[in-house]
Amino acid sequence: SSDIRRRCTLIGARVHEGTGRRGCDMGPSAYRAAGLHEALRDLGLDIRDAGDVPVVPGAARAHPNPAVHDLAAFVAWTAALAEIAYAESKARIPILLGGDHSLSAGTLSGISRRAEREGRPLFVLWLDAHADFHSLDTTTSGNLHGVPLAYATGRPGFAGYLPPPVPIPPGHVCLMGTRSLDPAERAALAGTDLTVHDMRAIDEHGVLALLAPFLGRVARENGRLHVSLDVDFLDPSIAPGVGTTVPGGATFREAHLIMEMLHDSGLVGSLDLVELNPFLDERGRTAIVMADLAASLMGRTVLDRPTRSY
Ligand code: B3U
Ligand code: MN
Ligand code: MN
Repeated sequence: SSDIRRRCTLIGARVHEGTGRRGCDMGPSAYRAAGLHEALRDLGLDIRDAGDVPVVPGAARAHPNPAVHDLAAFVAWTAALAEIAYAESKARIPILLGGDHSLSAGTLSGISRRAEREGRPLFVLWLDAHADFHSLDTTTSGNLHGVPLAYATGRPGFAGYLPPPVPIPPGHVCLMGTRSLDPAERAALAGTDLTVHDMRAIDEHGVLALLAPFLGRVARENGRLHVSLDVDFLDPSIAPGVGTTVPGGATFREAHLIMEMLHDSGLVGSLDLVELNPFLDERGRTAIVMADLAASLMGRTVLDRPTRSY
């Protein structure tokens, strides 16, 4: 098919150094065991499986903030994933199978470069309990899954460690499901025009009313949309397989409606599935829920309805 939306590439990113606990490196295997590939194939999509990206971190890198750990791994993963995301996004939808959320620093760099090359604005939907808006200087945990959005939007504090990305305007980023922010992130967010739909907003308005205007804007501006889905966006009762469970997350129905709206919009050009930790999962149920949501985003529907436009 000539429709880019019908072609995707699965890319395994076994990065785990951005968290405080081991297990995310098993994420890509768990998605494959959960049948993600087959579910997408059954939708009639043209699928390429790029396998797992081989990344070997270089020599350890120090940082003035003593909390920061595994900076060399972060640098190596960001460079490798930026390359493959840029290449695969030319004519297909790259689907990154994480791996922890630090991988999005790489995906976003690659996609941002692609969007610039296409002359289209890049928009980002960040589905996460957290904002991942720390810089290397402000993180107190030192876990670099807390920094990718700050890096990709060009916040200062990364120079000398990582190449500067084509920065994504903060006004093009929409967070949904937010319910855990550190003080430094709260302060940094307050100085931007980034949209934050926290859990309270979801409770008060519902996901449809919040997401539709954002999708409408992406469509009007002929934008390219990147979706980053962190397992902890979901409530831990349906998605326990994650290192940072935060109570009060999205229900299956809320998450599923978002995926259906994203599919209907036809705007999604790239997807990250991040933070799945199979070591903490219960009989694969988190991997299955995430695979299910990805299939709905890529086109699985119960009834064929006329496509809505946003
Ligand atoms: N903001 C905290 C917590 C956190 C961010 N992302 C996750 N946890 N998964 C930090 O460590 O930066
Ligand atoms: Mn995250
Ligand atoms: Mn999170």
